[in-house]
Amino acid sequence: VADTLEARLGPHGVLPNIFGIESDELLRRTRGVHIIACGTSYHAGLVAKYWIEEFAHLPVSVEVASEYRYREAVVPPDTLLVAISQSGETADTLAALRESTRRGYLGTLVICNVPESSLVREADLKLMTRAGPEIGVASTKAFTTQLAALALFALELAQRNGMDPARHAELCAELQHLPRAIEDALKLEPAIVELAAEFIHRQHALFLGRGAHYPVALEGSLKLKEISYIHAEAYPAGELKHGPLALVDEKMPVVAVAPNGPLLDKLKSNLQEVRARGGRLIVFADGAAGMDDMTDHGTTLRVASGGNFIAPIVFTVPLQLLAYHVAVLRGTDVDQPRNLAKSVTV
Ligand code: F1P
Repeated sequence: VADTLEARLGPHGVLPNIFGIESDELLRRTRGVHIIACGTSYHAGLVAKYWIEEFAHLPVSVEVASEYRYREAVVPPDTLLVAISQSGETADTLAALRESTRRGYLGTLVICNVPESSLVREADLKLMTRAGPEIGVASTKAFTTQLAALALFALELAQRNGMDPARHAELCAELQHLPRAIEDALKLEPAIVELAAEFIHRQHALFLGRGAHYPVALEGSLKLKEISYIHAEAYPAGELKHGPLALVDEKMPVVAVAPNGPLLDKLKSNLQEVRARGGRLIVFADGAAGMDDMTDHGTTLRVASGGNFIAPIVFTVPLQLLAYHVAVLRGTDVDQPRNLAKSVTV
């Protein structure tokens, strides 16, 4: 993450032209963003929607490339197509990018980890993540670096669309603190190892989040299914009462992503519903979130988020660690999960 941010974030904000001189005209004309990606990269796109809409006030839609490539989408004028991919070779994402000219996009931007990949060669603008080689099939550092790159992109668009310079500087400072916040989150590992023991004989788990933390919950549940083969689902916590609450009993672990923020009280009342039904709550909360009363038959782990903006990236780390340690305890192959390929090129 530090490498991905480095050289693009100065003491006074996102440096001009992080995409190169040729990007200026494209980004100046951008009035909307459409994001396409698959799997983990799709979850990164969902987080970016919250950031871009809040900071730059541009409309953002996010779609899995495997669906998007087969439908006739209506593209509003001056929309930028953003493709996110660790490998840069995912067949559906590449096919969707290749359709972009026919569909009338303003241009294309790819966020990718492999400079020589097809997506990077074919996109107009490129923002490279610097995650290094991803050895395991399940994306982990690719995800956090994609989010770091998307955070830079959101700040760049915000700057161009009238964000107050003082607010912009505040957000840049928060982003600069991110590598340290991640190091702190990694220190939770011993506590997460203990927590993981509870999952060894579980068949199912629910993940809950609100706002930009709903996609983080999605990613946490995907990691758990991919590498430990436990059936896991993620929901925006407000949707609990529209169906998934029927699944909750004392055998169902419910993992909640609960940083401070405007939606925390709403989330707390959603978690009360789980508690009332005997569900086992595992809450990742900010220091001062006042979640202790919630976990009389569960666990609260404190994560120092470093601020609302970077919190989705920081809160991802304990969820990745949880999936990893559950998989290790269950004896599955963490790097080569069954039935999955690193790069889906067909
Ligand atoms: C997309 C993806 C990964 C996942 C797995 C299969 O790849 O769904 O997120 O971990 O490796 O492919 P990419 O387009 O980000 O390379």
